[in-house]
Amino acid sequence: MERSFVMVKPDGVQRGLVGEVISRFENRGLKLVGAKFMTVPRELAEQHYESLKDRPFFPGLITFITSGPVMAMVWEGPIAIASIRKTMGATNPANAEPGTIRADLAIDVANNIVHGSDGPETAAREIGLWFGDLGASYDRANDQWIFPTK
Ligand code: IDP
Ligand code: MG
Repeated sequence: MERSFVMVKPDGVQRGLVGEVISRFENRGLKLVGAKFMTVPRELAEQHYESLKDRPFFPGLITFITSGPVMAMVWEGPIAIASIRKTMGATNPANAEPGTIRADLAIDVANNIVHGSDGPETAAREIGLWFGDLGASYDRANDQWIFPTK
């Protein structure tokens, strides 16, 4: 099992797409194991996007992420990190495959609705940064139908 950090960004919250994003992950069978609706302090935003600090769009990205509340979440499942990235689609919605969140719901490279961890190390780092120690998972009655081999 893997866990991934996912965030509905301020544009998704403002546009009323929190439920839509959650539905897409729920419908895939992923399990919600943490959630927090919050306005992001600047320091947390800068830490979260630390690897992008030298990019020209970094100041705008920090302004955007701190501009309104976000829905921060942790989702669990087999191959959760890659599965979530696939469901999100490419960073630039113009390059995202139809059927992905970003292709279906967004049109701008900055305001692209959703964040998802890009690898196991990033996921561990981001979950720790946003949630600390989340603790154990829980069983769902239909887990055996969704991931019988896990
Ligand atoms: P990702 O969100 O698909 O992992 P990253 O390259 O990690 O993409 O970039 C983080 C976020 O920074 C993007 O989701 C997007 O909001 C923003 N971003 C990325 N590239 C650009 C750009 O060229 N212009 C403006 N914003 C960008
Ligand atoms: Mg990224």
